[in-house]
Amino acid sequence: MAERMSGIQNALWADRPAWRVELPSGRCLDTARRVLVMGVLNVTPDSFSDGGRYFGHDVALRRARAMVAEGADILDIGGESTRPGSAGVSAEEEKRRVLPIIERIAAESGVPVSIDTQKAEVAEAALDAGAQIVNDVSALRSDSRMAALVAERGVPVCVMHMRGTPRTMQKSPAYAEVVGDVKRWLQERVAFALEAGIRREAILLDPGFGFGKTPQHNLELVRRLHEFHELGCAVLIGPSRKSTLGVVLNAESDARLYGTLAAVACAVMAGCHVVRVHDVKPALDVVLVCEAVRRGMEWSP
Ligand code: HH2
Repeated sequence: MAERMSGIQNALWADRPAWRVELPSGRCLDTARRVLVMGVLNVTPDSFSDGGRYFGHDVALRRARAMVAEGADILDIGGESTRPGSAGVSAEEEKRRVLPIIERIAAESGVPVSIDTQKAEVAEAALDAGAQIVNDVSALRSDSRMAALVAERGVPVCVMHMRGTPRTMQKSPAYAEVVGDVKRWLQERVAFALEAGIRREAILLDPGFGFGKTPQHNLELVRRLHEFHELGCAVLIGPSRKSTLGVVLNAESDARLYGTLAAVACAVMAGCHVVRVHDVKPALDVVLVCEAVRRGMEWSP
């Protein structure tokens, strides 16, 4: 028990290795002072928690501006849902949904935009429209042109673990040991990315909360997030409003804010670099307080 407690203690107060990467705009993503907050904008009719809410261009742009005003460090904009069971849309449709928003928000705000897509054609058009980061939940596997595109443009890329595809991933997820298995899988993807010419500091690793995992798997990944530091890259996690929180809380997706914030606090204390959330301002408050506690006597306003 004592050993387990000290393990938990370590996990909750894990150091966060320095991470800094320059974007095409010259601006940097830098976690020296605090964890960065990535705000989620799904321009889709069917996303699991906000599907349909921001499906028109005007309403999506308003939402993007609101997240900028709330202090988002990154905006993650996607036009295809990856919720369990989802089928996917064409590149044409994805571009039609996201490009006008990316163009406008990139032109009017300095907040870097990340394009959440598995398709190189969509990523390329988004980068041309002003996006500066690629978030590929397939970890550069879905589209054979994605790794070369990211390397050529020199942009940061989020490489996420998923078991199977969104259509199949929740069918009896099983691991020998979830943290070790996900880590080994991500290590292979890092090797693949490096081989393709992507710089190590441009890689963000994501254990894929909710992607082919039981609630216990997801909870264990957050609890031991610091173990992913061994892979030598920044770590991102996206627990926001996900069904594991619904199971813990017995709550629908619109009643998972406080649960999301608890997961964000745990992830910050476990050493993550970026949190991906729908509710920017509350998450930023959590990050600021966690960082202040982490510094303790060394904290200053
Ligand atoms: N989760 C979702 C989508 N993209 N990207 C990363 N890197 N990490 C995540 O955990 C992640 C992600 C699913 O959440 P959401 O975007 O809210 O829903 P949907 O995929 O249904 O649009």
